[in-house]
Amino acid sequence: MTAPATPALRNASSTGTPELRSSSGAFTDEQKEYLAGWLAGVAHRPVQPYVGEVPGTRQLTSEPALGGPNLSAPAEETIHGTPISEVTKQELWKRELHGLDAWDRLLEHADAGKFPDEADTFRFRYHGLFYVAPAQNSFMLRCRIPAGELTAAQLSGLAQMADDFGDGKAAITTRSNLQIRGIAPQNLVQVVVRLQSLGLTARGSGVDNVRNITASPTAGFDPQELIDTRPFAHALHHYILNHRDLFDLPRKFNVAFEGGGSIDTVADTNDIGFMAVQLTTPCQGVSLKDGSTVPLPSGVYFRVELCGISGHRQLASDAGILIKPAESVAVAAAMIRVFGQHGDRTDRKKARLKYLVDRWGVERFLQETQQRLAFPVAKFPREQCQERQSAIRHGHVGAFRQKQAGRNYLGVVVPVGMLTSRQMRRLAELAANYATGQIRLTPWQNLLIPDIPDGFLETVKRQVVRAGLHHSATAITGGLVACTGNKGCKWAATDTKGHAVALGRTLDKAVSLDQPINIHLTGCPNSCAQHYVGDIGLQGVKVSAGGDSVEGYHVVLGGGTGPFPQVGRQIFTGIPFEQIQPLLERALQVYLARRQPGESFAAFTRRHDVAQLQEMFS
Ligand code: SRM
Ligand code: SF4
Repeated sequence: MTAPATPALRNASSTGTPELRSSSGAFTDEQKEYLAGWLAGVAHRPVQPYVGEVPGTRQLTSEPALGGPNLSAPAEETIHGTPISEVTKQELWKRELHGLDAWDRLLEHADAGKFPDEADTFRFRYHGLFYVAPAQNSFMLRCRIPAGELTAAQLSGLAQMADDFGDGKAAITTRSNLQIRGIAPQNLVQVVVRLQSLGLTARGSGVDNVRNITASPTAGFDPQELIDTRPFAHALHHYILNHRDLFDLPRKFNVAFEGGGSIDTVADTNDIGFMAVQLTTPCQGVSLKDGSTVPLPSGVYFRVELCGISGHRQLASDAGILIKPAESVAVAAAMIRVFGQHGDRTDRKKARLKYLVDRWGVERFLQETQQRLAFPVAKFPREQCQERQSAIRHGHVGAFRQKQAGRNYLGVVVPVGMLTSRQMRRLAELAANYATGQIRLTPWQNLLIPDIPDGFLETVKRQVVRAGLHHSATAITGGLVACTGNKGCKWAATDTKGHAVALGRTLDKAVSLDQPINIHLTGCPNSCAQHYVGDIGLQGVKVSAGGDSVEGYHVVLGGGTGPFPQVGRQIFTGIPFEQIQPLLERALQVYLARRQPGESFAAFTRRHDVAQLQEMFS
């Protein structure tokens, strides 16, 4: 199912997605609020742009240099204000032929069965097609699955695509998304067309774009959520797809919507995290626009957290503003536009939102955002908001009751996110036959089957196990997250997925835990599997052992997101993989023996210093 841009247009689907229009056909309160925000922006349009109107793909200006124009020489062309002689090669590739305009190149490569050069490799990623040599001489397709929401028909369609064009498997990613790999150049166009026939797209899933928009995986059926975040994730997804300037960023951009449900959305690792909170009484905020008072009736709002970038060891922090959920798409679009117009185009390492905000400060960034909005954004202290409830540790694994009476969701453990096409079809059948045909992918590289009636729950559990998967919450395998690793990614120093599975198997036998634990493995410092926020994080490195170079890991401990945010500390450096399992086993046994009552592994490691941890676990 693709969700339309506004809740007002969302209809019930055969998959049981809840209908947002009331049974009388009138708008629900939620719709009215959403539309009020939307129309407020449109109504102001002639006076001030709604969320910035930037025509075309990029702005090429010939502004005079500081100190006035040099009339004797033509001014150097610029890209978003950066002289062309200073921009990165990727900016030049975009200027020569933007990725969105590379369809003919795709046709040409498919016809000739040929692989792209470096510039076209970059361009093809605008279509979700990643040429992944030298790790593999083939393409990987990365979809976009807003809010991780799939229908059973889409999941089985993706299984068929994996069989017809790929290697018969798919991987769930850390952005609640799916990747299929092993695609030959001959199938480049067919694979994109087939994906679209399933009502999905891959547009903008790579390179300098806003990546898959994530939302709370249990949105819409979670007993503890403050708000169903799906409409906002879908609306932003469609807003981006339909605004070309949002495909012209200096670098990638991540947005997540956290509705306060029982599964942590990992929103604080995103460039923008919208975090639901509540005002229990009417309050007043201060307008960013002119300092006037902004009335804030009681209800649910989003706090806005900015600049998470876990590979750079930074979690997002609160920007001091409170926005109505109906304003979130406009605010996100305005912020992305500020980033697009002012982000660094000269150095890819500094071309993320964090570095713009480091340079400017949050206040200026917010003022620039405000200038692109027709409504005032309210400053409001976080302490005066009622925080959402904490997520349940490993709420993504096992059976949980929904807010709908007699319904349950089952969190299925998908080891390191890898599914065979057979398993995909089986899961799709289970969702369609025993529930309402919905599937939710999570950022924990697993999936949920929602809406299972009480009477079918045990059957579905049994069938999941028969499909070679499981749903056990305290098993270590339930908390494994691993990036693609050296079987598919050229940056990887290690076989992260293979090592994760091996570790899960041996540690599950060796240690009996009564509290869930996460182990995140990334193959390089890019941190695609967020090793800095795992209870245990492993970052792949080459290690020299007895004169040989072997695969090993730096060991990071005590990270966390959501209710227990912390960037983990590196405790051990360059440990060969064969020593990792005994080391982690020791660490977990020491923790079990010396912890305080009820203490989690992360809390235990956080109350010791690095030297103490090294001494205890060595
Ligand atoms: Fe990532 C690059 C895989 C989530 C930080 N990431 C890559 C590439 C495309 C390698 C490359 O440049 O050729 C990897 C493709 C491997 C392959 O063939 O499968 C890759 N990243 C992944 C996925 C598949 C890991 C996974 O197994 O789940 C995740 C796909 C998410 C999605 O569906 O969109 C994935 N990557 C992340 C995350 C987490 C997130 O987005 O929530 C991060 C950390 C957060 C962040 O924004 O930095 C992440 N990936 C990176 C970076 C470092 C970016 C930086 O500015 O520091 C790179 C390198 C780059 O962009 O140049 C990178
Ligand atoms: Fe590749 Fe590194 Fe990302 Fe792993 S963390 S997928 S090795 S870029």
